[in-house]
Amino acid sequence: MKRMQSICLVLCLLLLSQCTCQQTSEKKRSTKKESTNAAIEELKKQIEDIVYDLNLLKEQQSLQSMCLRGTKVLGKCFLADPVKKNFHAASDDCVAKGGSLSTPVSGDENDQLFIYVRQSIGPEEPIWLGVNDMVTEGLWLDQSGSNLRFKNWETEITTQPDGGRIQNCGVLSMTANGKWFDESCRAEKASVCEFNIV
Ligand SMILES: [Ca+2]
Repeated sequence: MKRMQSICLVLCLLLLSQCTCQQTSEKKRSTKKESTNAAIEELKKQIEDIVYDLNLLKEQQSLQSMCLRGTKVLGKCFLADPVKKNFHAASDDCVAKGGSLSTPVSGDENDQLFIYVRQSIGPEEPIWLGVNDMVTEGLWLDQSGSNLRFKNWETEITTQPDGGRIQNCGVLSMTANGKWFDESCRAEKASVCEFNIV
């Protein structure tokens, strides 16, 4: 009887040890799985970061090529498009390139835009500006819908803007030395896109 008890005890101990052993290896396996998952997550994050940086570089490169093809002024680049089109088409084309219709915010910038248009498009062709009073007659806004920081309406010979509800888009006149006129948005004009340099 005593022998039976001893055998049982040995068997029990053996079973118990096997059980503990299995638990430990499972624990090890699950710890290993967790660390593999963490490594995969880390790699995923690194790939996302690289893709983000790559897109940023692509954007900078395209901006650089716009600036090289056009001209650089303080804080932005101008790129001329001599193809005549209506205001909305010109605006859409600038947005598609990652910019917006040129909108000078100072007399100095207006002068630089005037000089650039004279060199790139010609001394007579007016260009669309990114300004309009489509929403509220007489309230001129820029392409982001903000109030204009700078205006350069021609007021010496005529009293611009004078087109009322028929003319809701602004142009920069070359023959009037860079002064602004209102114009029908459906008219077809050359244009200049501007790209902000960050
Ligand atoms: Ca108007």
